[in-house]
Amino acid sequence: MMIISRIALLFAGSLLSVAVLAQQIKPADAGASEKTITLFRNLAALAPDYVMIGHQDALSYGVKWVGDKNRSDLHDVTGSHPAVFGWDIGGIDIGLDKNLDSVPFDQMRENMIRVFEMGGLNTISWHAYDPRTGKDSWVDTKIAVNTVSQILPGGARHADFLKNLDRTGIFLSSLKSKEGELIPLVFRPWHEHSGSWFWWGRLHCTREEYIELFRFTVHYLREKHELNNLLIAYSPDIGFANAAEYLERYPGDDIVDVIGLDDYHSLRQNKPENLIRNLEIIAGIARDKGKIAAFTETGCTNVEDKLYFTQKLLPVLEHSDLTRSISWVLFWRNGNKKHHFMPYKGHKSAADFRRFVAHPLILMQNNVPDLYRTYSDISNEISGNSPE
Ligand code: BMA
Repeated sequence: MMIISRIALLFAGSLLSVAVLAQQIKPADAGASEKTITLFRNLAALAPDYVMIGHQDALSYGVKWVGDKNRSDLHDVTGSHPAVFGWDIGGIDIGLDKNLDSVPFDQMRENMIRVFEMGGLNTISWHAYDPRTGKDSWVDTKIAVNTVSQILPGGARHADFLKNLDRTGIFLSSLKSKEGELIPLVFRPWHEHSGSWFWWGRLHCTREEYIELFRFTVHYLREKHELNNLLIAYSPDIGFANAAEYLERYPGDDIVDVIGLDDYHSLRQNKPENLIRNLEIIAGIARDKGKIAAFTETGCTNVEDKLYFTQKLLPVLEHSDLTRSISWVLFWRNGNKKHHFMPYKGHKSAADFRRFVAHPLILMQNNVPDLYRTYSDISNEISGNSPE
């Protein structure tokens, strides 16, 4: 009896501390809007017990369809949209009407506002064009390019960078609710910088230049474009073995909210232990810094393993308190039959994905309450997570 009540007390104590902690946690931006603060706190409160599922371009297209209203491949498969919606604004910076994967920016804006109205989470990546060459983000991984040093303040191409950043800022500041308020979102610039495939990657700039690029970008958007709705994600690729290595080019606690990871490799190579280690590193950093950890990009091309979700990914996510505290997993886009990362209707991994989302750790859009409202305990608001 005595022992039981002690355990109950301890348990209640730890639940309480999670809830209290989540209510005190603050975004990096001291001027963040109320709704942005609320979103951040809700994400922090959900993180210890739930992992939300995200999908890139979910509402824009899927395998064999484009632009249908209120459709996503995951909705076709499970009856629910994902809880997290990834978008990419590569191309807005050079004034295109459609992003690099042909998603019209006007439609993207409309869908992002719908996601906000549904209470879901939007996260934006940016495959930025090179302001020096005018080409896309990708460069030769073996030949250093010196764009970053030239676009920083004082550099010969700084003005060109500002033009691109202004176009980006103008798009971001058009993401407003019906009430005219900027919708809170996660912005994830300069991703995968630990590799060298993008012009801002490891080979192409120094640590100091990268950090300055990141800090300058965020300050410019916050100040010049008055964006008070951004939670900022830092998301290296694999290649770190401990927290110090992960943090090598970290732009600072006053800039970053989301401790992210892009890892396509570990599960592809059948090395779940590497993914567990990477997720535990980012979750540990997030816990120590009062941030959120997220698995910001992943997927196995075409989901060839039809038990990938329940047999490969779920055991990793369930592995420890740290892995369970990952806020969301974002899978990459369903471009076509030869390039997709999520099941679509009739896909061989669809049944496995339905079993996966029925697990109590996993949340889709139909399980998650409105993330922009305040709750005394958001965990009480989770609805049964078996798909409709
Ligand atoms: C890559 C591929 C490309 C795409 C790019 C940006 O991983 O999906 O087809 O253009 O991401 O979204």
